[in-house]
Parts: sequence; structure tokens; C-alpha cells
Amino acid sequence: MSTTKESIQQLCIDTVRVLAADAVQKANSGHPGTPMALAPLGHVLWSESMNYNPQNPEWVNRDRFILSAGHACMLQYNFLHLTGYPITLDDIKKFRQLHSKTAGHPEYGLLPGIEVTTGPLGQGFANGVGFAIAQKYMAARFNRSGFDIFDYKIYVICSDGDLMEGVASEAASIAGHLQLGNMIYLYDDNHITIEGNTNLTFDENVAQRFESYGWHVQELADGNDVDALSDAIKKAQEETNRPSLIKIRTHIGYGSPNKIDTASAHGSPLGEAEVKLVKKNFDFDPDKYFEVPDEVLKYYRAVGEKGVKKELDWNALYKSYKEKYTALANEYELLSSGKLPEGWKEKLPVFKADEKPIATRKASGKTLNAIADHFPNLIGGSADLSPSTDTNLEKYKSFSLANYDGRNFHFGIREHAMGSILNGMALSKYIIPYGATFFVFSDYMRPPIRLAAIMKIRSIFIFTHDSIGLGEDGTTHQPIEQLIGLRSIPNMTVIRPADANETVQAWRVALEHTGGPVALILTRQEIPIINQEKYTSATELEKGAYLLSESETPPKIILISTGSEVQLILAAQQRLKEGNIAARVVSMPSWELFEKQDAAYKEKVFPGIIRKRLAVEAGSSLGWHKYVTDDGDVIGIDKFGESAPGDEVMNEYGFTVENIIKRALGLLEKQEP
Ligand SMILES: Cc1ncc(C[n+]2csc(CCOP(=O)(O)OP(=O)(O)O)c2C)c(N)n1
Repeated sequence: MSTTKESIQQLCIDTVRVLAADAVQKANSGHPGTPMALAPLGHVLWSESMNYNPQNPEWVNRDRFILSAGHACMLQYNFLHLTGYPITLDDIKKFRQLHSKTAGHPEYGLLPGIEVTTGPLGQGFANGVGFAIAQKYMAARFNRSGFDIFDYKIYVICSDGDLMEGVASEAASIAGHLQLGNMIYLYDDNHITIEGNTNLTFDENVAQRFESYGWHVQELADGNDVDALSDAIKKAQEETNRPSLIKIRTHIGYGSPNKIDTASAHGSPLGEAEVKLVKKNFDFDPDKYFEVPDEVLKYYRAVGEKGVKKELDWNALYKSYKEKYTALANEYELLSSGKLPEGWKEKLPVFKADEKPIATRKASGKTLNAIADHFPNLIGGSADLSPSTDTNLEKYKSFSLANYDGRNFHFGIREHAMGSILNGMALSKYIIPYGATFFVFSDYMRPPIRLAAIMKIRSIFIFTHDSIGLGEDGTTHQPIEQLIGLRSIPNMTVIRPADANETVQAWRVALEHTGGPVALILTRQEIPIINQEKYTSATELEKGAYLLSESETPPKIILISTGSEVQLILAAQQRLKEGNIAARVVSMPSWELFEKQDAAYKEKVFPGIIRKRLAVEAGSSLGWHKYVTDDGDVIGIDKFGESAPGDEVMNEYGFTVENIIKRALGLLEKQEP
């Protein structure tokens, strides 16, 4: 290794570049060019700008780093390794291999130091806004004069692709509006995407665009200028009234004589010969692989060590804070422990059968408001639909520049960003975020819903207007395929409660749930309250499916339903009984919760010998045959809805007691094969 390097800094940066080229080459897949170009930026971030402690990646006041351009993950892996996180050089060598920590894009939970799973462009950008909101909320709630317990910042590296995605525009717009001055976004302006130069598709003036969102924008002409990077980041840190964007002109594949500034440096290994040229260029031995000079490792480990001290200082601050503000500290500690507060279950409302019919969205609103005082960390809102989704916390303020401790969020008509922001909030661990819109617009949120499921985080999605029963708004607003769509996502829990009391229990389960997001699917229309004295308690909702009403004699048929259609099968049971046909009624608000039950319970609900089963649900019939068997039948909807009063559409589509009886009798008459 040459000793004539002008500075250890340069050697550090070049080491990161060479490591990235080597790792991608060894994996024979990946993205070498962007980590090579961004090595100087990474160097500044990890060696001076960000507060973190590699020995405790979970330190609560660490700055959050998000690589929205997740394909460039070799940059992040390298810095995590070099600064001393629990990731070895061997892990780097196993980049993209089965069961390695170094996946093809950064994965939350796989590697300490990865705050969020990224890869789908635009997501990390929008997640950052959720992280920023969480910080602002926690600071407003817990910081006191002289005690900035939460003063961390959010650093995000984003690329052209991130900024082209619509979700980034939504997120940037709301971040500007909320004046989230704790965000520092670093835009890798390399003029290259997969198909070639960005002038193919991307001509706007990004700086002006972000200025008009209300961001503080700086432009750097040379991404290799470490001092300029450092100065710009310092200015961004000082700008606390606006989110910051630093637009940095870089050159993809920097150091590669034949691939620099080309799209081919983006998504494929450089090639053995080219990697050797890169090494020569940087004065590394072309025949050595994964070479980390001692002085480089020493430099970065020393930088990482500084984080230990930072956390110790914070611990001392927190200790005196706790002495002075004991109640607040206790509240924070409860939130951060993930434990639920005492006494909240007693506050859950109970609805009596003689009360007026009530829409489950309304019951949800009443539930939320009944328990809100117990959950200072339960915060959320809606995409401009709170009067319709019933998500407003009546006693609490709106989250705004003037009130960062407000608990009601106005996300604007930005469903996609709302989903991603909720994920960012949920990843802050101490917050339980919820977001609401009409069920049909869950399609606009599909990417963050999927990512919440991948990350197994507790984002709560509230989807109202859950079927053709919503009525006059018509085809475009009537969900059909959304239920099975959500149910098909692994780790997702979908709950479609049958009435007000099941809705209360759905909230209970959602709050107690860990290991993934929950979607509550609620009606617009009013539905009767199922008599809790006559029928099985709604607390059984937690099992996903339960015998809501058993027949007096052994059942000949099982009627299964969810949501607003459960009342219909209950009525059908009664009518069948009058004709001496014993039918069991199963309320099945959640397939996923039911799948978690043991075989004995499943057999109890759906005994193998009763194969005459009829499922009734105002949504796609796809998937129901798993529960009704080949001998069963489904009343579902396999076409789009139409505009008319809700009950008329329901009748027209066969959601009537008469039709249920007709189909049930048809099943019973069918001969066994
Ligand atoms: C939502 C989404 N669409 C498409 C892709 C596939 N993809 C990965 S990187 C990329 C674009 C690369 O350009 P840029 O964002 O400028 O990154 P750079 O090449 O500069 O690293 C695309 C289309 C993706 N990861 N996410």
C-alpha cells in the first residue's frame, strides 16, 4: 500500500470504493457504481456528521440513517463494518448470498444499523418523514428546558429514481408544510438511471422544486469535495426550520476508467479486469481482494468509538432528567419498553343490542377516543377523510408546526406517503401509528403496506367504506378485490369486524398485536349490534373465527361470514331452523388470526365431517374455497360494483337472507360425489 497518500481521508474513501467493487464482483450481482461515487459523502456522514454508537445500534438518540437508494447498500454495509457495527468482512464477502446479513437491499432486522428496509425507490425518502415526525413528537412531549433528550436528526441518501417516484413528492410536500427541520436529505445527482442519462425522462429543476416545497436547498458541484460536503451538512444541521436537501453532483462508477458516468456502472459488476483497473487507479494491489489497510480500519473504528462517549453523555443527561422529571421519564420508559399501559382495557366501550345500529367506522372512532388518554403514543390520522373514517381524537390537537405534540395528523390527499410515513413512525418503536382512508384507496398504499409486512412492524391501517355497501359513490369506490389482496400479504393481519363490539375487540387485538401490520376493515353503513347475551362474546374475535351461534342439534351446514354480512347469516340460521335445518354460524373476522390457532380449535370450528359450508362476503370469492371445501359454496362478488343506494346494491348482488337460504338449500340438496 502506498504511503504517499496525501491524506488518510482519501485512503479511507478509496478503500470503501474498492470494497464495493470487490463485493459486487464476488457476488456477481449488485450495484457498484453508486457506492463508489458516494464514498466521500459516506465518509463525511459516518466520520463527522452523524451521532451513532456501533456498540449499541439501538441507542435511542442516535441519528437515523436511511439509504433510500437501497440498491447502493454496499455503501452502508461498508461503513457499518468499518465503524464497528456487528458486521464482519466475511459478511461483506457474503453479499447477496443465502442467509447472509448483507442482502441485496438493506433489510431491517437482518443487520443492526439498518433502520428500515429499502429498495423500492421513493419509500425510504417518505419513511424519513415518518422518522422526522416521530422525533418531533417525542421532543415536544418529553424535552424540557436544558434537557434535549430527543434531538436526533434524520439523514437520507436519495437518488434520481427516488425523486422521480410520486411518493417522494407527496412526502416532500408534507415535510415542507410541517417544516420538519430535522431532516437532512442528500440527493445523489449523478445524471444516470438504468436506461441511460436522466435527460431521457427527468428535466425538472430539482432545486427549485424543493424550494417551492419549502425546503432549504444547497447545491454542490463536486461530490468528491469532502470539505464542501462537510460545510453543506453543517449548514443543513443549523437550518432547523426547514427540511434540507443537498443536491450533490456525483459521477457513478467514480474510479472506474471505462464505466464512470455510464448506466452499466449502475446494476452489474464492473468485471474482473475493470475492478483491477479501479484498484490500480486508487493505488491498491490489483491482485488483492477485500483489502482494508490497517490505518483505515483504525481510523473508522476510532470514529465509531466516539459514539460510545456520545451515548454515555446522553445517559448522564437522561439520568438527571429522570431525577427532575420522573413522571415523564417513567412515561417514556413505558413507551419504549413496548409494554401497554395499565387500565386501558377497562375503558373499552361495550355496545348493547338495544342501541341503534352503528357503522363499524363509528364504533372504531368511539373506541379510539375511549382509550386515547391511556396511549400517548397512539397517534395518527387520515388522508383528508377523518370525518368519514372517524379517526379524529376529539380531545387532542392536530400535529402542526405550532403543536408537534399534537396527535391528529392531516396527511392531505397523499395515501401513498401516509403509508410510508406511518412505517417511519412505527420504526421509531415507541409510537403506534394509524392511518385511515377508504378501503378502495388502500391500493394507493400497497407498497408501504407490503413493506410494513416485510419488516413485521406495527403500523395500523384503518380502511372504511369496505364494500359495495357504501352505495352511491359507485364502482370506483366499491372495494372488491382488496380483501383478498391484503390477505395474500404474508405477516399481514386483516380484521373485518361484524359489528360494534367486534370492532372494539379488533382494536384490542391490533394494539396487542406484534409481528406485523394490522388492517381494520370497517363499514360506512350502519349495522345492527349483535346481542352479546344471546350470542358468543365478541372477545372471541381474537381467534379469527368462532362459533357465533351454534345450532341446537348437530349442524348440517356451516354458514361463514365476515363484517356486515354476519347479520345476514345469523338471520338465515334462524329461518333455516324454522325449516328444521340446523346451521352453525361462524363469524370469521380474520383469516390470519384463525390460521394461528391450533389444529384442535380449527377442527372445532370447521369439523372435517361437515363439508357443506357456505361463505358470504361482499368481496372477491377468491380464496374462500380453502374454508368452504370443494363441497361448499361462496356468495362473493367477482365483478365490479355499481352506483346505487347501498342496500339496493347489496340486494342486487345477492346479499340477502333469501339468497343465502336458497344457496344453502342448494348445497344441502347436492348429492355427495
Ligand atoms: C419502485 C422501484 N421501481 C424500480 C426499481 C428498479 N430500479 C432500481 S435502481 C433504479 C434506477 C436507478 O437510477 P437512480 O435512482 O438514479 O440510481 P443510480 O443509478 O444513480 O444509483 C431502478 C429503476 C426500484 N428499485 N424501485
